[in-house]
Amino acid sequence: VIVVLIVISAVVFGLTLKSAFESTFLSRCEKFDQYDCKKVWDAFQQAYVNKDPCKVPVEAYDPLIAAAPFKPQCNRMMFWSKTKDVVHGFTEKRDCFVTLEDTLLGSVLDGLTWCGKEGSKDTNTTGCPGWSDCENNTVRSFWIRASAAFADVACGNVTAMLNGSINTPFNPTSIFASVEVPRFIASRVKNLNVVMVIQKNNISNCTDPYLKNLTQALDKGITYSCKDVPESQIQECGAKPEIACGDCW
Ligand code: N1C
Repeated sequence: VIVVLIVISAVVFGLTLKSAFESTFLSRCEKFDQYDCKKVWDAFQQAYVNKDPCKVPVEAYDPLIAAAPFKPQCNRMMFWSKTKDVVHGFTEKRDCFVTLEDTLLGSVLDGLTWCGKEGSKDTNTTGCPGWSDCENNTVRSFWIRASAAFADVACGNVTAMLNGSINTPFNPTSIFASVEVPRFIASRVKNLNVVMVIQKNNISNCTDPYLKNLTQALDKGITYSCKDVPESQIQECGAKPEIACGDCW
């Protein structure tokens, strides 16, 4: 009897056992109210399960975006390129801006790697193609789709943090330049405020000729401003809640 019970419970346990990936997904998701996380998980999985991980087009994530749509948060939306750590170091401490990683989908999948395999219903977390290994890879297509949806709802005054320590703070191959900026439309977005993050040995700033490509790519009617801000100033504002969001830089 005991053996039978052990076998039965092992089978039941095995059937309900979630992978570590699914557990992470669901526990991160459950921090957000108003969403049916099981539904979001199913919509997510259908994008890549049983597919060649290099053949997942951006549109494969359309049902996922529909299951967890982005809400516009006018005047508070923050975009970034090559400044992830500074941006999130700041947004973690202060409630001034909303980044994609503060939304359900962005926070659930931030830092994760996943892909499927033809003929399998599993989600793998190892052996998946890297960011540039093939164009339509599982992870990259997700970030392109999610970034597009996030940029589609941008409104009011939009902020972007760019990196003054690299040669091309506005790189045409980045998601920011290729996916997000082209989606800012003048009927929704009033102004794009670039915060150029300046470190000790910066090589770029707001006068960088590359930024001409940014102003030219902006929909006519959206105004543009740029401010060089030392990284230490951003960190200080993160550490001092008594400084008003509008006075950080
Ligand atoms: O290519 P990027 O920068 O310009 O993309 C950043 C841009 C941000 O404004 C976000 O809204 O695109 C969005 N985004 C993310 O939110 C995000 N979180 C994590 C894009 N990519 C994101 N990642 C991972 O960072 C992604 O897996 C890839 O490896 C990087 C791209 O960031 P980047 O090159 O610094």
